[in-house]
Amino acid sequence: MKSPLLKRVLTSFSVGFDAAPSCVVHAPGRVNLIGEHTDYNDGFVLPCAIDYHTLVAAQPRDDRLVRVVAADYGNKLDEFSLDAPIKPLTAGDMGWANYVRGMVKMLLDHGLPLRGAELAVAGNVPQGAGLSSSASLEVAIGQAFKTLQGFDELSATEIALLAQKAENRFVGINCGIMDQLISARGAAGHALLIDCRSLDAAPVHLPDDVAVLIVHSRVKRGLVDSEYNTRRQQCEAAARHYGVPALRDVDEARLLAERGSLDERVFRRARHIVTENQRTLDAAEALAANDLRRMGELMAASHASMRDDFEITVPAIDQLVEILQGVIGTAGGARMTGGGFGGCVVALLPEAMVDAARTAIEAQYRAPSGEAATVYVCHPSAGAGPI
Ligand code: GAF
Repeated sequence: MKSPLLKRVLTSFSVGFDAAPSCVVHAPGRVNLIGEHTDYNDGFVLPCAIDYHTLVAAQPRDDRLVRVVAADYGNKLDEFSLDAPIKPLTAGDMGWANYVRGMVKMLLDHGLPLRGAELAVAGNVPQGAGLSSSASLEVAIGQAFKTLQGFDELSATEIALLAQKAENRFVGINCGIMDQLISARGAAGHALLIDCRSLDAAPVHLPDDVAVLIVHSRVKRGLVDSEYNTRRQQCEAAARHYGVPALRDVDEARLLAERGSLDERVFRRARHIVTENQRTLDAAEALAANDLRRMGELMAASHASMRDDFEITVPAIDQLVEILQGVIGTAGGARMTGGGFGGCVVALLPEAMVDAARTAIEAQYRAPSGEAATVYVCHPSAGAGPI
């Protein structure tokens, strides 16, 4: 990889440490094709890793210090010792450092004999867009220590689980496993059908002439943290009502038959999860069979369910989806992707339609702020590893 991003991380390393690194690793962001909010219900998701990455350049130190420079934040430096309790910094312009600190703490707590290190970080995953820039940073830090110290026994799944722990316990975001797992285990040219209970992941090949389009609405994902936690609580309440460990264990027949006096809103939250799990399994089959028409129907149903039952879309996102669906027709599909309340829409469409989609968005869409949407054409990519 000889990219501007690689150049940037190497320059940052040399500015920070006046040396060349002994290794450079990458971890990708992700886009979820279908299966939204199902991960923390032990259900199914179908994301792919994208060709936007976080890179970490690293070299070991002889002492117990970790020093990190962030290329994307004016080469700001964070420094902490492996021998003192690792604590979060109060956000400000050092918010990025908490993902690094959190991941290092989880690696240590996992019992790995970490040495001090010098690290430079640079990324091109759009931030605040819901494309998992933070998960890719956590996974890249795990991968950097694995590569630097030869922790061959540390599997990609373990890195993902530690990254999720860092996010949950250190950064304080109660996310599921999807983002970290796809960043660690993504497969080039494929989406992964992930069973979020067993963590089995089956690659699903994407048809060669199909483009993965991500459209950033430029709507800031304002409510995402508080509303995300509310949705989790509602799903947990529904699982308690049905007497199961997670909504993964309820099918559509049981959802209706045992509804009883379940609160109407909580019932709709549960209906989204139960139907979304089935749609995700069906989507993996449709994609594997190159059935883009069926995939498009499932994406449309997923979007409607997120809008009407789970209530995590916003009008600008609904509008973007409608514009894309108008261009794509039955040749593919479009839906909101990620946690919700702004962020991005994903579309699968024949490559030959990409220009028409761009033109329609440019002509018909503006965010409430007046900004135009940003369009990214992505390629399903491999998970984290050395460069
Ligand atoms: C966010 C979370 F981090 C994921 O775990 C997942 O729940 C997603 O929202 C919704 O599908 O990206």
